Amino acid sequence: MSPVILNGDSSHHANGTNGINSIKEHVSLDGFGTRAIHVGSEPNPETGAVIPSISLSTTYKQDGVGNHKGFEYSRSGNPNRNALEATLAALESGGSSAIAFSSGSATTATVLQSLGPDAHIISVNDVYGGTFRYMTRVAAVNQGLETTFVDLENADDDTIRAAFRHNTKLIWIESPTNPTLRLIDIPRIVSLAHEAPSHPLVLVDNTFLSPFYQSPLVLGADIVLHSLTKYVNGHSDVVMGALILPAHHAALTEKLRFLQNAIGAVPSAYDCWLAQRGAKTLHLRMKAHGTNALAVARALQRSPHVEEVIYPGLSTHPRNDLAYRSLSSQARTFVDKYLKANGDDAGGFPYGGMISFRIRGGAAQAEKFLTATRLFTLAESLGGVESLAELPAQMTHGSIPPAERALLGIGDNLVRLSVGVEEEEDLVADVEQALEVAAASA
Ligand code: P1T
Repeated sequence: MSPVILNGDSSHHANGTNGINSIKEHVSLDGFGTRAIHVGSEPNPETGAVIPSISLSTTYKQDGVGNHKGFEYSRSGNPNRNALEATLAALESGGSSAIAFSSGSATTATVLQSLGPDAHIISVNDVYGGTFRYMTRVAAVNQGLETTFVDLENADDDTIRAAFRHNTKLIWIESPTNPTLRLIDIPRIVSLAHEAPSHPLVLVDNTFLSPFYQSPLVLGADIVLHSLTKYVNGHSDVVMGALILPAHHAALTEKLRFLQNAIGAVPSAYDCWLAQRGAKTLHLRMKAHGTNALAVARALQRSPHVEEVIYPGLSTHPRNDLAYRSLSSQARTFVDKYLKANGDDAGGFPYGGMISFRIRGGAAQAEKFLTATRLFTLAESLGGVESLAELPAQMTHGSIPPAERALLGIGDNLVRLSVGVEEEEDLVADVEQALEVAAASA
């Protein structure tokens, strides 16, 4: 196992346990934001540097063959990656180890490769387009993986049970889903998985809510996946992914760590350093994304130019109760305070920064809206401090065949917003003026 070494200092060697002890201590004593700032970022005992240095060396001196300070070659482990992995394991509640990859997609590929040949998986039907593409056009062709896509939000228990096969090894959940923000009841799917004779693992892609709003491992999931490219890094300048696993999955963790090294889709030390820096403000950003998104969602709801607004935090959203039930403990504390301060006037509660809406009209109005915004930049991706907007049917979900897109409700008038952390009133004004421009073009 690669040791957890913080700041490249061997006195923090995991197996020597100084580093691990400090992580355990932080997890038991400190709240989310404190852990984000301190775990993996202890001052360097040699130099006193408060911020970890970036360790660019690809290789490490050995004092005798096999006698080293915990690092041999930086694909197998390097101080910055280990430090970031320690931070992530401390942020995803219920997690004990994290494994970082060079993108969210490389993370997905590694998990699916770990299932071996001729496996079957069940996936929520509305997944990120790239995940769908890997399942259906890469893993299906290269390793005989079969995927049954199921509406895990609405299907009854018997329909889900009927999808299980003798070789079902994994259930793939995104919640909320990308881009229609369907909400999956994670404990329900976990209990169905436990009943199944093939004992499938449950993986939750927690990218959309980040470790701040939802803790799938606490809800019984076996593996959490993040595209760190999004909220965790938060500044749209790093492409990276990670898995987080609980302590009881030590053997699975070892297997995935073996593949991390063997496949070699690893992030650079510099990117790890940036992502760790980004993660230090995750709690602050997620609260601001949430309150801004709620304000924008309410503005969209008020507009005569909008057919439907999808934001699970809105009290009118059909799964608003499930959204509340699925909040992590730190998000519950934040949301309860928010509701107490704002009462019934709140119209809902902050629930991440993603909104999808159907603009009245069709593709022409959607495209007009997307080029009329002043602050929302027309671009793929999400989760950065700056607001983005896109057209899933032609952009992020273009790799899903049109018939399936239609079934999922990913039409030409569906617009997806990643609400950033700019001033709330500026974002609301921008969306309102762009809706007027789009409507005037009809
Ligand atoms: O882009 P990458 O870091 O490889 O992550 C892939 C990925 C995985 N899971 C989810 C839920 C995602 O949204 C993504 C990437 N999504 C976008 C680029 C997007 O704009 O939706």
